[in-house]
Amino acid sequence: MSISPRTNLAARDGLPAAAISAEESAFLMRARGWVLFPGCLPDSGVRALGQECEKAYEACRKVQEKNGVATASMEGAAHHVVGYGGALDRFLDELPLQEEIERYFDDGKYIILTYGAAINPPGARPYTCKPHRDVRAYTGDYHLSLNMLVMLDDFTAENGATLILDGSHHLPEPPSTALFERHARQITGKAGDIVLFNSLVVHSAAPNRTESSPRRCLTLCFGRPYVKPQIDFSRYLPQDVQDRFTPFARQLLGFNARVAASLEEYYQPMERWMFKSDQR
Ligand SMILES: O=C(O)CCC(=O)C(=O)O
Repeated sequence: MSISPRTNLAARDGLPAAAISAEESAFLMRARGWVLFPGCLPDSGVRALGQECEKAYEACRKVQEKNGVATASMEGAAHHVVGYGGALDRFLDELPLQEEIERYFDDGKYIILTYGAAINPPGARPYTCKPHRDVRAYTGDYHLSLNMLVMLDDFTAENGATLILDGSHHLPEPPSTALFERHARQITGKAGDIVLFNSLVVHSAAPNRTESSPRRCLTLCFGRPYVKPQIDFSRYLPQDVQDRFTPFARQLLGFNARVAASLEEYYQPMERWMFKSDQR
């Protein structure tokens, strides 16, 4: 029996998270560049995140419109969805799959480079529909960045589940779009499933062909603490909002990997360094 390149093997690969051993996830991550972890979030959490994503998108869209960048390719895309005080913030406090992520970074520290939401509305062609990588530098087996995609609706072929090209992280140059279209497969799954993938793996959103159902997900990139995030969370978030996060989330938001802005900030005893000595 021949298997079409777009056949979703993810559903078959989809073992309950607890049943995916460290050995197996490390193997899959190395060989094909991604792993699906089913059932990571309860329904109530998925619902709360979905609702808050819509609100975050409205806030982003207003700024996009004001600044003349509310193009069709930006439709359904929300960026830096943190600081709203609800489920999206708590998601960072209680980040799933922490051990997996830590292992990916050789048991070292990591921060968030991006925290966004993709709503992928019916009929839209967001910029993420173009096959791409989420890190520009090719560093081979040394990992600079890891993507996390959190499904907030069931991901189906019809509503534009993410396309991914197995093993493409092994290539220094990304393959052609034609090759991607021929061999990429679609990662279908259930709301609450999470996919981790090497940011060098070529992937894209797919068009949502439903009548009226958005296909929402959270999209995060984690990176080594010395890699620049897309936004400076320590300047973006007001102090009272920053203070509400757990120490773990504060690490994620890069508060331990800041850059001094004055000699006063720079010349400090070690315990007050802006870029802490354990951030490597
Ligand atoms: O929305 C998707 O399916 C993919 C999102 C994506 O390409 C990205 O976050 O880089």
